[in-house]
Amino acid sequence: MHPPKTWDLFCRVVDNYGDIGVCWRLARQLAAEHGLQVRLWVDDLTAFRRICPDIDAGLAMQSCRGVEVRHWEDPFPDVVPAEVVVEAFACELPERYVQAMAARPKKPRWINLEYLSAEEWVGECHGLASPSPRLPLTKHFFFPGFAADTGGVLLERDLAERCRDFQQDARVQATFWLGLGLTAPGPGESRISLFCYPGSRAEELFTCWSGQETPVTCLVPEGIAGEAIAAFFDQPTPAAGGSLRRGSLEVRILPFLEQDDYDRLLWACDCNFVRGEDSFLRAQWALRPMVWQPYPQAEALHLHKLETFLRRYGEGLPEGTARALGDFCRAWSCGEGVGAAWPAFWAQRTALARHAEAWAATLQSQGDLAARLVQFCPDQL
Ligand code: TRH
Repeated sequence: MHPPKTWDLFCRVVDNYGDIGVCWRLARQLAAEHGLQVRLWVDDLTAFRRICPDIDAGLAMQSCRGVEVRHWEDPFPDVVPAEVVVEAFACELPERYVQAMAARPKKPRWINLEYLSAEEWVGECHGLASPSPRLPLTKHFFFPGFAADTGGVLLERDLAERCRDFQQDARVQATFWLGLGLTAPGPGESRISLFCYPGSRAEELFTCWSGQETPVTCLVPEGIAGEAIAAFFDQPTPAAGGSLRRGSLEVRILPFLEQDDYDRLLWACDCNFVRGEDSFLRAQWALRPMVWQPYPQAEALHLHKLETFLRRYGEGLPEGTARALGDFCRAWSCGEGVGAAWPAFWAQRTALARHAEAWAATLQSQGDLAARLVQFCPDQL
């Protein structure tokens, strides 16, 4: 008997970058911190390459950061399944591979990794087993979450230390900014990163920021908020490296960054607008005020997810601070009243930054998702 060493992770890039973003972090962590042999199957290497430029989108097989990266193509090759198989976000494994799993003398541990959510029911469903009606295989549901009865959240062993070292070292930060073509922030200047979904009311924010007394630099990844930028400045949105100014506001377009550099951007900013799943969590580890925009879903399900998160996250916040945060996050996600809600939110930034530290410390004390996933795979496979 031995703990399972070989892992296959399957990732389908539905749209955006969250699926591959989460899988890539998890794959790297399993290899680096748990010494596992990880194969990551990804159907869209071009999307992968945007967050990890070392990826060669033309290769069927390559090794990157201790992980074997395989292009998930159709027809699927004839391979021996790993001892642990992670199907990310119900991406549906290739039939040929499932048949090969069923034919193994020791059946692989089959795990469906679900999306992160703060909802109550997550704890009840975490770990549930679902036996296949046609094959001798059982799938288990692994739910990331913020409560102790869930699968936890991704957190690399050294992340908190790296973040702290970065935030305490003005020289390292200045070098980081220089790499993005910026000098270190001037006196009184606020730096705000903006990663949002199409249709967000960023122009209302720009109006607030341009009229503030102190300077605001808003950092926007290329391809994000393009319409709002063009509408506010009444000219085409520049390419990466370009910037536009009005009043106290400078909007600067950044290239899409390699994932670790995106983390550093969040650490370096005074406030981060994030979305989806992975940047949402990374902003929590950045210990700065953040505004989350959940992935828009039918029947406004995402707004319910926002409320459940706000309820959890807001525990321990003074009432006024929690209200200002909630009002602004709601306005941002609904696209209504963004400009009106901003001043009260921004007035709470010191309290929010303090709270961000307390929240991260609590999350950290609950253990991390990769370690829980490893524990979830018994020795006797
Ligand atoms: O791209 P997203 O909107 O992904 C979403 C969510 O995961 C959502 O839950 C899912 O249902 C949907 O996709 C299909 O947002 P997210 O989750 O923040 O992922 C973005 C990833 O891109 C994250 O890993 C950070 C990374 N990134 C970079 O590496 N560089 C960058 O410059 C930026 C802006 C992001």
